[in-house]
Amino acid sequence: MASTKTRMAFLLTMLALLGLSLAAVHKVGDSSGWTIMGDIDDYANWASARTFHVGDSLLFEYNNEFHDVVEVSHDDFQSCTATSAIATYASGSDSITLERPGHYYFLCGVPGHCQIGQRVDILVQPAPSSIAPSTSPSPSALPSSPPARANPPSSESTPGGPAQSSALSLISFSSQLSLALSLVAFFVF
Ligand SMILES: [Cu+2]
Repeated sequence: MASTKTRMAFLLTMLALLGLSLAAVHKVGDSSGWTIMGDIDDYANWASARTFHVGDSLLFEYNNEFHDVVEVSHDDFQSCTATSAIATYASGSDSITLERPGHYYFLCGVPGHCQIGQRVDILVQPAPSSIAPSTSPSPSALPSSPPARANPPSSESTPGGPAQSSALSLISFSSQLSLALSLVAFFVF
């Protein structure tokens, strides 16, 4: 039978998978992608219309004959300076995971493009799924409930005994899972 530890490990794995699946991919510029758009504020408007969390990723899609993606400091962002890059991407389809809260600054390093608006300031919020610690002390996970019922030792001989207890553990597991899911739902939605 699965031990409490195994069940908890499974539950935490499920939570981690749920957390991963909830991490968003933000395609920069949406259908326009990463390009020279008409309005100099387009990427600022795009970024301000959404929330970025640690664990989310940005997807820059562009024609890499004409553009690239350069991560820069705040000062270099302000002055459109691409010469002291923190990181440079040039594949034309670059996925960048946001690994820390705070600002990420990106611009196109092709001369003139940043100045006419091809830059974006991404403000990353802490990860929303900081709920893992609160799920661990669930009393139903403890194996103490079957002995508390003071079963006679004859339960060994009845085939219903072990089946019943595994059914109980299944129930407690599914209630754990639904508790976890409702916690996830509470924190995410
Ligand atoms: Cu460009």
